[in-house]
Amino acid sequence: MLNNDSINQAREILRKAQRIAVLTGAGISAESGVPTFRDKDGLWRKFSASELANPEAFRTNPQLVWEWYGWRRREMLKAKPNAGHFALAELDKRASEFLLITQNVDNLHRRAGSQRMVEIHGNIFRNRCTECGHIEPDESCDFDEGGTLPVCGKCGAMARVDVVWFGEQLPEKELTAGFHAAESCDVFISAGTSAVVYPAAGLPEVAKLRGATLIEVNLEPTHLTQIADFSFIGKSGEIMPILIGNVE
Ligand code: BJW
Ligand code: ZN
Repeated sequence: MLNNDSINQAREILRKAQRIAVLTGAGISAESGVPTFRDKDGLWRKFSASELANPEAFRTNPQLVWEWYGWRRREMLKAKPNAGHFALAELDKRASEFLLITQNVDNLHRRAGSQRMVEIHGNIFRNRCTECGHIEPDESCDFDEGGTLPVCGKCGAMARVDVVWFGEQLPEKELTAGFHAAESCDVFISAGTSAVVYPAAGLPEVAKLRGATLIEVNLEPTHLTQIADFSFIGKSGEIMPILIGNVE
């Protein structure tokens, strides 16, 4: 159950804020049917995200890693943005300074209409050449049982998915924009993320240290809960529209 006093207080602070930054994670897409990484349904064929989302896994078994991404592309193509995505697109339209920083690679924020956003972990619907770095869009999904793996449209070398794996650097421009927004915002919202993967998990901490009001929306408490000014425990598809104001 939401505490009405605190949600009304948070709504008011958000309504008056000039500069707003938002960090989202897999939980915001859970109600669209996209599996999260670390919840009970987050495993795929008994593998954890950290076993698959790393360069070493791709080097030793590109087939397995591409099969996982093929399965995830299929799930994400079937999915539709939910009320949480739409509420954030609405906030983008309304706020004077705004940045949505998403760790998600699923395109659902864009499909909901968000514009001022950065994808700090890449996008699953792009391939990047392992040799020449050429990037191209790709929605193909069928890599199971010896289906051919994607190659570069320019040089023919093996392609990988254009996302950020463990141990890899995040895209510099996007990350810099994210930290700048965290450092300069009045209100920072962290929604649907376990906030365990760095450097993304450092963004709410930076915002709080710089004096922003930190609002967390998540299905369960995280380590951010203890530093948050407001923590709303529940589904983001239900809480975000109330918080942002398109639902009373
Ligand atoms: C709901 C809900 C509903 C459910 N409503 N809520 C500092 C300290 C320690 C370690 C490090 C550090 N700095 C760097 C590291 C290493 C590493 C790291 O952080 N490791 C930690 C795990 C300890 N970081 C990196 O390697 C990063 N690179 C880097 O730092 O480069 C510099 C460097 C290089 C070499 C050495 C040192 C530094 C790269 C990280 C890349 C992460 N990549 C992935 C895969 C992306 C591509 C893909 O999608 O395939 O990103 S892993 C995965 O985790 C994915 C996610 O974006 C990310 C975060 O997960 P997220 O979104 O929070 O999902 P979940 O499942 O964890 O949580 C969902 C939450 O939603 C839960 O809390 C639910 O309760 C909730 N929920 N339904 C609201 N309806
Ligand atoms: Zn190439």
